[in-house]
Formats: sequence, structure tokens, C-alpha cells
Amino acid sequence: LKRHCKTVTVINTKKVAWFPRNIKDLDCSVAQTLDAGDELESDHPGFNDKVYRARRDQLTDIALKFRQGQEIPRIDYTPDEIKTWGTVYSRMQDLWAKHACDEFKAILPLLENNCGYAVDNIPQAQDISDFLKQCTGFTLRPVTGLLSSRDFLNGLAFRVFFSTQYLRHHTMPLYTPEPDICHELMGHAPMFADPDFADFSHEIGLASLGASDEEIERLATCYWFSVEFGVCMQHGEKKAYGAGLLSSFGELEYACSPTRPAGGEMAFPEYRPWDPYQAAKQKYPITTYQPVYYVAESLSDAKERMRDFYEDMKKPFHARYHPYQQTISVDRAV
Ligand code: TIH
Ligand code: FE2
Repeated sequence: LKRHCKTVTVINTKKVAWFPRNIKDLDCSVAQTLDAGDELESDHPGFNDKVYRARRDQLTDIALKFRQGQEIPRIDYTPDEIKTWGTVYSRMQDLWAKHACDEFKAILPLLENNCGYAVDNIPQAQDISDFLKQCTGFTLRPVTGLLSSRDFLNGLAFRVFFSTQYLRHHTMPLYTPEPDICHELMGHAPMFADPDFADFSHEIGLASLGASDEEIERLATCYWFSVEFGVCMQHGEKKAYGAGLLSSFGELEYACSPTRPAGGEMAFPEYRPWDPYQAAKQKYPITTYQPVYYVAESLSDAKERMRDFYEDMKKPFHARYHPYQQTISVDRAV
């Protein structure tokens, strides 16, 4: 698969980075980064846990074999995995009620009724993918672990969300620095059922096609401060719409709770108004709670500002997605 992918493509006489034109090309994107995620670092809580590592390898293998268009294999989760999921799911309930945005709270019951979301059940990716497809055209695709920002964002242009299938280690349920199924299904999936949010994500994806490395970096940073860690104002309070907050009971409380626990060693986070031009330049940690959150006036405000940002990007073409064919066409010479 790797061999078929060229690294550049020429559009309007300009050389731009290769990008997928057909949803099937995502097999190529994934092939470029297949080695990501199959080795655990020595500081990973599961590093010395043989059973955990063997299970990770098994799930990695399933993701490696997946090709666009196939049914996502159903996974027989073990009682221990279901317990870890349940720990997170039950702890999140109260926090979602307090700190999740309205869009998230509206979708969750639908996922419980249609896709098997429950304390004692890990939903199957295919069921969620089918559900999301009906809501907004988004689908899930299994991955082994982290992709490059470019490949990951390019997937969004096809309304495809790359999703891991393994679980965080049971010793660290409240926060994990790497995405896992709790993060994908509790944090991301509900938001992709919302039309505004789906458009927002799709547009970041379209902007990423053929973008320069610097532009990808800026878009990925905006993605981080919105899709992952975005906060918006609702009913005069800060509510989370970012998946990294919605799947971490440690960080959700930290980001949205207006009072600090006495003697808590975590510093109070800084809040800034959502401005993609500023956010794009902001450095961020990936293994600890965020020191800075960007707060949008609403989800549609987040989307509008993001749109202004990428309309300013200097790309020699405009990419358009055709949902029936699941292809990208290129128009508007600039
Ligand atoms: N920190 C999140 C969690 O514990 O659920 C997971 C991630 C968010 C962003 C990247 S990984
Ligand atoms: Fe994520």
C-alpha cells in the first residue's frame, strides 16, 4: 500500500503534499504510519503487564488488517476491560450532568438506546459508526494508535474518524495521555452526532488536504484546543465540548469546575476566548492536564471563527467533498 502513495501532487502548477482523493485512499494514509502504537513506552502503566500487552497486540492486529469499506470487527471485551470502561462511565455520569455541553447531553441517551452505551457494556465501533452515519455522515475507522497529524486530519475530510479500540490500563482510569476506546466513544463519538460539530470537524479536515507542514501544525493545534479540549459558554457557565475533557473525569472537573479543591496541587487553568489565530500558536502538553483552555461563545461561534481562519490559508486550490461518491475534487484556482 505504501508504494502507491506519492508524497507530492501538482495542482494549479504548485506542488502540494499528497492527499487522499477517494475514501479508499485512507488505507494508504494508515499504511504510512502503521508502526505507530504497537510498542509501549517504559513509563506506560501497562509496560510490565504481560496480559495487557498481549491484548494490545491482538487489537493492533485487528486494526492493521482493516480496509476501508469493511465492517469493523466486533471485539469480545474481557470482564476486566468492561470493568475499566464501567469505572470511567459511571464516574463520568455526574460530571457530564454538570459540565458537558447541551449537545453532548442530548446525544448520550440516544447512544444508550441505540448503540449499547452502558456501565456494563463497551459499545461496538460498527454500531456507533452506523448510528453516526445516519446522524451526520461520520463513520469510525479502527487504528492502531496515533497517526501523523496530517493523516489524522485528512481522514476528517471524508467524515472518517480514526478510532482506537484498546482500553486504558486499569490502574489509570481517570486520565490517560493516549487515546483509548473510553476517550473515543465517550469523548468523541457523541459530539460527531451533532451536525454543527460534524461540519466543524469536516472543515478542518478539508483545510488539511495538501496543506504545508506548517499549516498542518497550526490546524492540528486548533484541533487540539477545540475538538479535544474545547470549552464553550452555555447558560452563563463553562461547558466542555472537547473529547479530551469529556472522557477524563480528572480533567473535566479541573477544566470546568469554578472552585478549586482546597490544597489541590493543580494550578488554576487559564481561560482565553476562542481565537484560532492565537490558539494555533499556543504550545501545549500532551501528558498532563492543559494549562490553557480556549472558550468559545457557542459551538457555532467556534465553527465560524475556525472558518475565517482557514479561509485565510494560502492554498492553491479549494477542496470539496462529494458525499455520494466519497471523493474529493479540487476546484477554484487561486
Ligand atoms: N486524556 C484523555 C483521557 O484521559 O480520556 C485522552 C486523550 C485526550 C487527548 C489526547 S488523548
Ligand atoms: Fe481524541
